Amino acid sequence: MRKKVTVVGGGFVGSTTAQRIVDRGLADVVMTDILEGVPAGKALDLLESTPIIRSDAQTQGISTASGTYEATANSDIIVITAGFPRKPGMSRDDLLRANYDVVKGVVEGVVKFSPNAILIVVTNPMDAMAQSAFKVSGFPKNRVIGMAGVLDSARMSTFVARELGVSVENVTCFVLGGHGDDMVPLTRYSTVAGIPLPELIAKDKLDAIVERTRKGGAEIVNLLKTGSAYYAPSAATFEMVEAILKDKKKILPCAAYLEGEYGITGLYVGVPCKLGSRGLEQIIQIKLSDEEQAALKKSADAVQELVKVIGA
Ligand code: 2OP
Repeated sequence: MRKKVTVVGGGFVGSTTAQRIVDRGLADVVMTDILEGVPAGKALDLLESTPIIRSDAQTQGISTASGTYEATANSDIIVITAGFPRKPGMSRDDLLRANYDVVKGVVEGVVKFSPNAILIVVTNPMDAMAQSAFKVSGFPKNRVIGMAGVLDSARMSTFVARELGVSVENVTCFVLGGHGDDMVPLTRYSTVAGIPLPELIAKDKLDAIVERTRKGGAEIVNLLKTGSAYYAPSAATFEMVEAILKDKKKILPCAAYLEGEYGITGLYVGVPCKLGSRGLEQIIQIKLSDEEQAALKKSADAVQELVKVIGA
């Protein structure tokens, strides 16, 4: 049977995610947005590209202004990108309350029609929004996952590849923690052709890469002025969707609900996860140094603050 993915939110992250899925023929895609016409227009435009790119994926766009998510019924995966974007000078956390209302409404709308779907939450502040989606949906934790670690790790890998003048294919970086300024780029567990980064890059340069990774989202916001990143975020979301639909058992850094792992309980935080057809199939626990553990705790504390505010 053909797979079905709903992408909620027809902005740049949502529409480029839909495009990546259709381009690879991975699944049929339903695009939804609160705006009238926009999702239908983008979905039709995308569909009309399929004879050229030779994809049999079907697309449909619906406006949820009238409140119905019926066309999304029986989705295998629902990607939630809906929400207000970051503006220059605005932190991810400023978005908290406004986007909580958006995510709550979306989750209530979609779960009725797709009670067995896997939710991938992209809306910022992502960790708190994933926690909200988990609570509002009542889904088990393996079916509510947040996207950011793949994005943050890709940014770090980009900077490492450029610093060393090597192929990005050689680089595997790992960023844990919340998707905020306290995220935890793990240099010891990040490698180039299997060689840990501290063996290859001087400390001051490595520190600069860590810092640039932490500020990676803001760097793009400051350049774009009117929106936030979407090419890398949609590529990261696509990698998660593909890992699940193809049951790849792929280990990726994702936000997952922790119940004691890494000493954290009752909170969404970025950790290494195995993704397969059941969604989050395993949280991989790795040994952290005292310093890394303290950094992860600081990052988790920042997420906890947000979660407290919205009572999720
Ligand atoms: C990013 O990191 C906006 O959180 C988004 O690009």
